[in-house]
Amino acid sequence: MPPATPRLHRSAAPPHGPGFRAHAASIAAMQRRWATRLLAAAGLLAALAAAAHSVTSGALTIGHPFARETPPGARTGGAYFTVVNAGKEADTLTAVASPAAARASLHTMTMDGTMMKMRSIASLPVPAGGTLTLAPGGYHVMLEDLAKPLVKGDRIPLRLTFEKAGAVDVVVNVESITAAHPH
Ligand SMILES: [Cu+2]
Repeated sequence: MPPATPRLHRSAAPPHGPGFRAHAASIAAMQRRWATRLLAAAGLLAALAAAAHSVTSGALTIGHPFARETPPGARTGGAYFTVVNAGKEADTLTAVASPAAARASLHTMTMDGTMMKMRSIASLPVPAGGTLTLAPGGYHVMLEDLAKPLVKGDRIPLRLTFEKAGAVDVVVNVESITAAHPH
């Protein structure tokens, strides 16, 4: 009488049979496709972030922080950005700091006859529902005693401290010496 085992063997085999391997392979392929898609999406987001180049913290959005490149040997530079306050409470920019310069401070620029005069100011208001703009010819972050000249394409960290929103870290894009305004 033949043993009754063959059938049992066959029914016990499938979990690790060819069908399972095929299934595992298709899952791996699917994971690879998703990984590729996620990478593509991440790349797109990074590109969009670079283009939009803004940082949002609470009600505040810091738009397009940039600096102008400096001539070789220059010890000072200026940084500019917008702060849009979508909230119902006013805030105040009270401090700035960057590892790219020994000192960073808020400056205003005014015309005294034909002379442009800069002076430091303690703080700048960000009105509720309004925008604070730092731009060449006006308010700016004065970077003094630069660690090295600012070169177009450089990206330098800048920490903004607000009375209510606290510290917000942004990355300043160094642009051409004629870069005019946040965009
Ligand atoms: Cu200045």
